[in-house]
Amino acid sequence: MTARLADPRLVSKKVCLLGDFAVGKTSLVSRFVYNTFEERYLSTIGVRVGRKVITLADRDAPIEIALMLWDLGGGDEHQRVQASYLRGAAGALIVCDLTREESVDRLEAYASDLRAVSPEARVVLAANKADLAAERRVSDSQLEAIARRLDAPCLLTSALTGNNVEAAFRALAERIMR
Ligand code: G3D
Ligand code: MG
Repeated sequence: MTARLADPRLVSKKVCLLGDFAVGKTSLVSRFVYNTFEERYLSTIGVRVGRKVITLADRDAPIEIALMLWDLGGGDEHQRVQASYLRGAAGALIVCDLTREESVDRLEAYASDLRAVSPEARVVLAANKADLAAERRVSDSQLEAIARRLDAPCLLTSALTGNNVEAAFRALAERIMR
């Protein structure tokens, strides 16, 4: 019996969700992977890993990439993220909440934690809860300055409406495969 060879065009990449408590990390994963939004949810304890395969256009044939989405639950986010969570990450979606300015101030700390452990990891910023326009406390120029310093694109997302959620994960996958 011969072992079946794995499809050489399917690659698997670890992606970490980073950002302060309640910015919407779990909601973004739920929207992207399951296309649902939980109005009521139970805070997860420990790490959950979601998986979603996306297809990227390439010169000759499309590339399939399985994103393994690591999402840290509970209150662990208050401390610095553990190196074991970040190790082996090809990329991270670093999330802030447009209605909470302090969550934006911490974006760069998450990026430096990540780069200390996985220097090659690619980063995309998601400024989430864009649907709450009346409660927005963060300007475009604040976000642009951080994005420039981190050399990372920043997308305004809403896990509630789904706006830009797929685009954010796709931008990250493209940067990882570039
Ligand atoms: P976390 O995983 O980063 O800790 P969660 O954050 O995904 O658990 O979300 C925290 C709270 O924000 C949840 O509300 C969730 O419904 C809400 N939320 C997440 N994303 C959005 C969004 O894009 N828009 C709006 N309006 N709310 C969002 P509760 O009330 O359950 O705490
Ligand atoms: Mg969560």
